[in-house]
Amino acid sequence: MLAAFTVTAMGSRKPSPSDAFRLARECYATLGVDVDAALKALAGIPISLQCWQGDDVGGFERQGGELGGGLAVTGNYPGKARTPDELRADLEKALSLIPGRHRVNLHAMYGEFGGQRVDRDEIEPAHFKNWIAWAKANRLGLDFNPTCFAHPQAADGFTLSHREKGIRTFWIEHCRRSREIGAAMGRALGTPCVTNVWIPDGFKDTPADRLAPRERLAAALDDVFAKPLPRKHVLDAVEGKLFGIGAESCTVGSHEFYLGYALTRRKLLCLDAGHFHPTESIADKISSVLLYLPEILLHVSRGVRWDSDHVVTLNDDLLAIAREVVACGPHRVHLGLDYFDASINRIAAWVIGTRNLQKALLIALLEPPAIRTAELAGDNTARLALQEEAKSLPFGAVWDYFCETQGVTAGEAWLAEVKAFENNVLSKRD
Ligand code: RNT
Ligand code: ZN
Repeated sequence: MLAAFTVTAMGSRKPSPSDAFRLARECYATLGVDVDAALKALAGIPISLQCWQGDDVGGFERQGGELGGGLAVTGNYPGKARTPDELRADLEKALSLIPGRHRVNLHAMYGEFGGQRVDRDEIEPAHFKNWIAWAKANRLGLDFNPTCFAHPQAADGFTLSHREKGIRTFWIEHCRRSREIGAAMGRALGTPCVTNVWIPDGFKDTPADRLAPRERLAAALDDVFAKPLPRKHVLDAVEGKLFGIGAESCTVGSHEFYLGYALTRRKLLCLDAGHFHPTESIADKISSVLLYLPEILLHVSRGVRWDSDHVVTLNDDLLAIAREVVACGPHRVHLGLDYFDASINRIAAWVIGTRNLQKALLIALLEPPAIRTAELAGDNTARLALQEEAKSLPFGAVWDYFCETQGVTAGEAWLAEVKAFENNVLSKRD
């Protein structure tokens, strides 16, 4: 079956996508894979697009200053969004090239403050009313994050775990308000807003005391989460990290810190693919954490050496993550992207990363059941053989069909649309 498909696909006549799809569906059917069920499942998995890819983690506070917090954006590609309307237009363009219904992930620094100076401990749902109206009009869900960096009160790299009570209080208030904003978004849109707390706090050199900052962080988080809010509106998540730039020796909010915190406080744990040792994958962590927590959040990213935020490519790490998400139950895993690249067209960066995550999910949904059967029978030879054979199954034809049925151009045609948008819109911005 597969050989017949390959010959047809490589022959002089390029089959129309529906021919290719028909052959691919037959091929999968002989392996006991229900392609239609896989496509239905894929259409039901939303991905949260990180707004911060659109403007290099800039935001709209217009106060200048360093990004900081161990985050660094490389590149100066022309045409970055300068206003909320431009950012929304860019997101709309990206979403039009991505099959399925998705979500947008906002940071507190993306509020619309009408030219006023509204400090982080003063933000309110009203500052996000345009985002909410836009999300409603475009049938998108929203997710949210307090912004605990790029601010004078975070200038020394510490926020919720700061040794000074006044600084902790400032950030506690910011995070409390962020949860209220998340709840307002979830209430307005009828879908819970995952509100994720990540803080940069960490030490460049060896601390004399690792325990006290962690005690302060746990106490601060307990204050942040003190007010119960309905889970149907807001889902609290906490995100750990091994190290950041300038925080190489100790990060207060480490993986173990937040694993314990999320388990004891019943919060969602956020696993960011770029926040561990370079050879350590989050794929293997998903099933373990889901044994003890009903839901988790993933920040799908690609770490390269010490940077955690490259555009997601369809590599082995991504395939392994998607496979575990599908195997453990996609409804229990909230998927968000987290990278920022200013060295290429920013809209293309969204499109490439999101489509890659969807392709990886599709490959996982199309996994032949004989692989599990072999494992159950103790036949590890067959398991390995079938896993490797599965890599050359014709998932591309299924992907193209998925794009077409979702009203999105298949293959590389999206790139021409991004280039046209760059010529007609982005190039006029500088
Ligand atoms: C930083 C974390 C965090 C941020 C965003 C901007 O290392 O991954 O999630 O990337 O909040
Ligand atoms: Zn992250």
